[in-house]
Amino acid sequence: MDKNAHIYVAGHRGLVGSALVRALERQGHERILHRTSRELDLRDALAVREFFDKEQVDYVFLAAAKVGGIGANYDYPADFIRDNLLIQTNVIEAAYRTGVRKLMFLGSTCIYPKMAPQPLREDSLLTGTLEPTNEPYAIAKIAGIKMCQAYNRQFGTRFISVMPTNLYGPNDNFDIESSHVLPALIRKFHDAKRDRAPYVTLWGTGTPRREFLHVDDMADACLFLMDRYEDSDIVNIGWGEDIPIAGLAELVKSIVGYEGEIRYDSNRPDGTPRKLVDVSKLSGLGWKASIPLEAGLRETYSWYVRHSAEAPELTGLQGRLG
Ligand code: GFB
Repeated sequence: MDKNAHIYVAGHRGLVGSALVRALERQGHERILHRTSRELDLRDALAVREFFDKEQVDYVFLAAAKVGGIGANYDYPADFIRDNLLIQTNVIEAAYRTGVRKLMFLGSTCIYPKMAPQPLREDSLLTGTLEPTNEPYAIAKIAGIKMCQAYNRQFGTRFISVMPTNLYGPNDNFDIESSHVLPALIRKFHDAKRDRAPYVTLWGTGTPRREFLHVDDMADACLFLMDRYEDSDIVNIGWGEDIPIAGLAELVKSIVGYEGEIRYDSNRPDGTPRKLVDVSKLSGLGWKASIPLEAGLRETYSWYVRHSAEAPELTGLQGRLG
C-alpha cells in the first residue's frame, strides 16, 4: 500500500481497529480514514455507499463488527447475526461498487467446527457442526468469507479473509458480562484486589484451552497480508500454542497481584473445548508472532490500570460495535 493511499479502517476504535491505526501510522501512512459508529452506522446501506462515493477509498480493513465473549454471544444471538451480516454486506458491496483496490475481511476462529481436529486448519471450515454458544456470530462470519470469495470470482475483486485466534490488548472491552475471557479476568482480579474480596468467581470449569494473540501482532500480520496475499482462501492468524483457562487465570492473578481464592461457576458455559489454530500457512508466507503471552498481559494490565482510573466508562462497555 503506497503511503498516500486512502485506507479506511472500519471499526477504528475497537481492539483490532485501533491496533491497525497504530500500525499504519507507525508505517508512515498519512491518509487513514475512519468514522465512529455514531458518525457512520455501517448497518445503514445508503450511508455506507455515500461514504465510499465521497471518500475515494483505496484499501479497506473491515475490522468493524458486533463482538463479545461467550456470555454476550449467548445472550444476544439476534444482534450478533443481524449486525454482522448488515455491516459486512454493506461494506463489501460498497467496496465493489466504488472500485476499492483491496479489502481485508476479519473473521474469527469460532467459524471452525466445535470438534474439528486441533490445531485448526483452514480446510476444516464447514466440515462439522459449530459451537452452539456463538453459532449465529460464526454463521455471519462464514457468510462474510463466502461473500468475499463470490465477489472475487464473479467481479474480479481482491477481497481477502483472515481468521484471528482470541485477541487481547489495549482498547479491549472489559465489561464483566460482555467481554472475552482475558479482559474479564483482568477486570475481576483487579477489582477483587482493590476490594480485598476473599475469592474471584470464574465461569465454567477452567479446563477448556484457548490461544491468545496480542492485537499488535494481529495488526502486524494484517499489514503483512494486505501487502502480499492475493488468494481467496482464508488464512489463520495465531500464536501457535494454547493454555487452559485455569492456567490463564493463575497467570493473570499473579500479574495483578491478587492473593485470594479462585472459584468456578459451572452453571456458566465452557464453550468449545479447544481453539488452537494451525499457523503453518501464515508462517509459510514468512510471518511469525512476536509478543509472548506473559509480556503482552503485563503491558495490557498496565494499560488497563492507567485507563480505567481515567475513564470509568471503559469498564462499562456493552459489546460495542468494534
Ligand atoms: O473469550 P471467551 O468468552 O469466548 O472465553 P470463547 C470463554 C472461555 O473462558 C469459556 C471461560 O471456557 C469460559 O467458561 N471463562 C471463565 C470466562 N471465566 C470467564 C469470564 O469471566 N468471562 C468470559 N467471557 N469467559 C469467543 C466467541 O469464544 O471467541 C466469540 O464467543 C469470538 O464469538 C471469540 O469468536 C474470539 O473463546 O469461548
